[in-house]
Amino acid sequence: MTNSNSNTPVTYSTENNIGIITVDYAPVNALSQSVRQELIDGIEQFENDDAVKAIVIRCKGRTFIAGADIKEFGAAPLEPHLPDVVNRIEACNKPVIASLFGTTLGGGFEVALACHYRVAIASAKVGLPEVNLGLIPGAGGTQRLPRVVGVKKALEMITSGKHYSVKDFSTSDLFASIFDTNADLDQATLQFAESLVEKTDQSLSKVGERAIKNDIDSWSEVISSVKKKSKGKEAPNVAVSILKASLDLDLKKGMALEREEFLKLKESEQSAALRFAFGAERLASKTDLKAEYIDVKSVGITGGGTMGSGIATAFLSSGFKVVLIEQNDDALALGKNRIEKNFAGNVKRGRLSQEQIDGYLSSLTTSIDYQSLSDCELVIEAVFENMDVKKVIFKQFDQVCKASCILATNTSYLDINEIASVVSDPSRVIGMHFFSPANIMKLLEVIQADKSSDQALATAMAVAKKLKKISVLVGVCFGFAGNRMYTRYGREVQQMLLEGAKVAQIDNALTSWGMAMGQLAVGDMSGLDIGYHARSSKPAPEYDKGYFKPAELMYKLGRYGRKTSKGYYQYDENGKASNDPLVDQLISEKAKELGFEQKEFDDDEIAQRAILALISEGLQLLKDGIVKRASDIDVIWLHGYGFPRHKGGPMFQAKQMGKDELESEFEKLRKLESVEIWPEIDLSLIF
Ligand code: 3H9
Repeated sequence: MTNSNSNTPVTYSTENNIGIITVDYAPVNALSQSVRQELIDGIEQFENDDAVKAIVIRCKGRTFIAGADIKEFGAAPLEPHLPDVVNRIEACNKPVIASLFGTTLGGGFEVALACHYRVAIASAKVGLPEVNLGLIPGAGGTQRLPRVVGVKKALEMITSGKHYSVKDFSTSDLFASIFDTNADLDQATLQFAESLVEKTDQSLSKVGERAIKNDIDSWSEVISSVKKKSKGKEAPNVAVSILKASLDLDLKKGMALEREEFLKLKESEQSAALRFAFGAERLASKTDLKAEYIDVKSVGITGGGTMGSGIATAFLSSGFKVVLIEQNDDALALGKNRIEKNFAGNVKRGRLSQEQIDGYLSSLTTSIDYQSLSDCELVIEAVFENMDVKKVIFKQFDQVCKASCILATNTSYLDINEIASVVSDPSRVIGMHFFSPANIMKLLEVIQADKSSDQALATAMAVAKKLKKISVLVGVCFGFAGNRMYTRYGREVQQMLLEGAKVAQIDNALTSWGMAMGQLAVGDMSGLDIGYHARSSKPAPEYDKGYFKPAELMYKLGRYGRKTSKGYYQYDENGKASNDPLVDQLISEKAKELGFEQKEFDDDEIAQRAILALISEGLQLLKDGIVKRASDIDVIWLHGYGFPRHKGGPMFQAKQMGKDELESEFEKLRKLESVEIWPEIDLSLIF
């Protein structure tokens, strides 16, 4: 038996007395309307075919079904709805077997849970990641999973959204069989199906008919722990309340409740923001670069400080060979030590074994001789922010690196065109701006200088993918995209301090809004001396009389932040921060001296003004062509600056506000401050 149209994403075939439903819908076999319909059709046709004794659902490509089709979420739901599909599968009167490989996620896992048996290859992963999209499982996941693995494990999976190895479930009956990684999954699944047919006892194991395994001791503890971990996200909390309520409900009523809440969440702002973020991250890597990338195997890194050693750790743990260059043996030893420490943290957390780390470290060469870079396909300069020093290093690169080697700088602010001017072929010079700690932070700004070649840029983007980083292509300006916006954001915070807002009030307002940290606490952490020196390479704007004056005050008092135990806050010997009333007093005196009127702020106003400053600078970046897409700005802020993912990013926020409201808020701020600080800008750039 086959389907009438061979172009459909689902095909049917038989082997001996087994009916096979094959989903082949690239890239991840998502459950589009046609896949849903054809799954039902396949089940019904095989059910009516007397020759078929058991049915296998399997997939082609890289994975078993990875979920509902996210692209369909923007529109009204189309029939058949997924809950009806899974219920139809479970109701089938012949055994249905799901054959899992890759990442079986969300709706895909719900399909598998509705099948009477699940078999999997040992490398397969499963998960219910709906919370990452601001949703809960909407096709029985909250109902069937706790009937198999218990409420505790189900809640952990649903509220974390994490992927789990199928091997984690070897002691439960979630999987009827887990095949060796090298096995032929299709063959092994068919053999499993045939063994079922041969059995005399043909009773079907329907998860939906089981009772929920309630293994929760204290719901109040669960509720408060999930609330704490979800940091303002609604969906994990909704999941908890559904599971709790479902204890007294049968499958039908439980699924009705789940569906109702799923549909509500689908319409929420948080889900819109999280779905937007998912798409924006994938879009960021798409560029119109017209060149093939170079296959980089060996990377040179100059500078073994915090940044350089973090970058080296990232490359080593992704299988690259690394040559670390320092000025002398002592500095080299320190650099190597930092790399080892970075790895040691992973052993402690059980993420890597010592054996794996030894393997990575065996790919590290250290040297004080630039000649050791001669075989590298990519070299990255990661020394401190000084143009002259960077130029000397690039001249050395020019002499020793092979002609095809890409020369990158990790500068955060400096002009890459000027750096490129000292080498004979500036087309191979680019920026690769990592974020600290570089072995952990996912963001990489790939910076296109005036003469950077497409090949050099495409190579950096490809390298980022291998490093499992999210790369965004941006142009050259002071601070590039992220730090230029961060400077504008910081400037607005400084202005509000001068207008009367207090240090702790500002940080609390920003973290309550959702930012991972307060802007002033971040300054203390990264060092107020660093910010001061970075700004001093550029004159303060004349029209901005308060430009970073509180920060300058802290610097001049030697209050550099955590490293001096004093900054905007004071720190005890354990690093615990507390408010220092002296700081608010000094800032207020400075403000009066500069002629700032003092006023009371409320938290909403603080957060709103800081976010509007980000939006204003983001618009300038788009206008100047430093960034091509507004969504790229959001990706930078989500992954480099602790912007709350469930708020999408600053430019997403701008769109949520709408053109008229945005224009009217900007106009108010122009009146309050000045048109230079809040420039008139064409909002059609994003609307
Ligand atoms: C759900 O299931 C709700 C149900 O409970 C209830 C419903 C009623 N749909 O990430 P990649 C695309 S909610 C459509 O680069 P990887 C993606 O956009 C869903 N498209 O690959 C990209 O397209 P492009 C629950 C999807 O190998 C391409 O596939 N499921 C979907 O690094 C490759 O993606 C999830 O949340 C989708 N569901 O990672 C799973 N998923 O090439 C979300 C991916 O045009 N997906 N695409 O840029 C993932 O976590 C990863 O994509 C996955 C593969 C691990 C599957």
